[in-house]
Amino acid sequence: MTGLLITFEGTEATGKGAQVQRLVPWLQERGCTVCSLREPGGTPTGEELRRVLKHQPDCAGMDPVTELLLMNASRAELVRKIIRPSLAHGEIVLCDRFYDSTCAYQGYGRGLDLSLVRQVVDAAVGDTKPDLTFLLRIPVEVSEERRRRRNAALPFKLDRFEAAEREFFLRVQEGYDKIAAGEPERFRVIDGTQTLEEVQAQIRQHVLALIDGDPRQAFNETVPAANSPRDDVRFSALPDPQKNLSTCLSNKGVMRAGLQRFT
Ligand code: ATM
Repeated sequence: MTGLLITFEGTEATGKGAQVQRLVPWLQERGCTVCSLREPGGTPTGEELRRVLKHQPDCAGMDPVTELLLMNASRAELVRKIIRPSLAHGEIVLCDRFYDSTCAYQGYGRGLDLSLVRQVVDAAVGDTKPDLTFLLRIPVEVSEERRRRRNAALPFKLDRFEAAEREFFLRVQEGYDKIAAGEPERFRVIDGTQTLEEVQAQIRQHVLALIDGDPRQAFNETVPAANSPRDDVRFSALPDPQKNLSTCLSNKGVMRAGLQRFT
């Protein structure tokens, strides 16, 4: 029995976490067993690496190659400890960021050699590849405005990535566009400036098409724009990575008929 790996990508404040959070109960209501994860992180080792990568002040000047290796150390752990066992149990694994983030941020954003990036990613993931990837796209000005509003309400400082300059995020965005254009069968590019509900409706449509194997949904659709604030409550219900892990592994449900093609 093989499950499905669905990943969510985009620059900062695109609303990925909020979309994953809305998708989980919807899938569960349909009898699917769902495992919701984030990168870097999702395991005890990964969450420690996340802290070093994002928040540890002493590590602010980390070399880009170190960053590449640490991101993929977290990923190697997540793939082996959580993603592969969950897929083997027939679960739907939702991952807020996966290896496309490394290509976009460390490859295009930091300017590391793309073949080096791919080699390191290959070592981390092997043949564990997403079945479907959503790229939530917002203009860099919208991302900045959402981050400004969000950070004004938070007690802590910007993390190491949020502190980067606009040019970095433009390179990341351009990288994502190239990656998505290179794999149109896997990517669905969605306008993240729409409301949370509009984005969620399109995500559900594509997920259903994947589950039911509907060929009409095989390619990207571009959709009209609207504004929506970031609602980053992804882990509010699962603040502890160990709890996340056990919830993920123990949360068994009944597979719906449409999933049988994956068993
Ligand atoms: P969020 O989970 O809040 O998106 O933060 C993770 C950060 O790590 C994100 N930063 N920004 N902006 C993107 C970055 N990142 C990488 O640079 N490479 C990776 O492979 C992954 C998974 C994340």
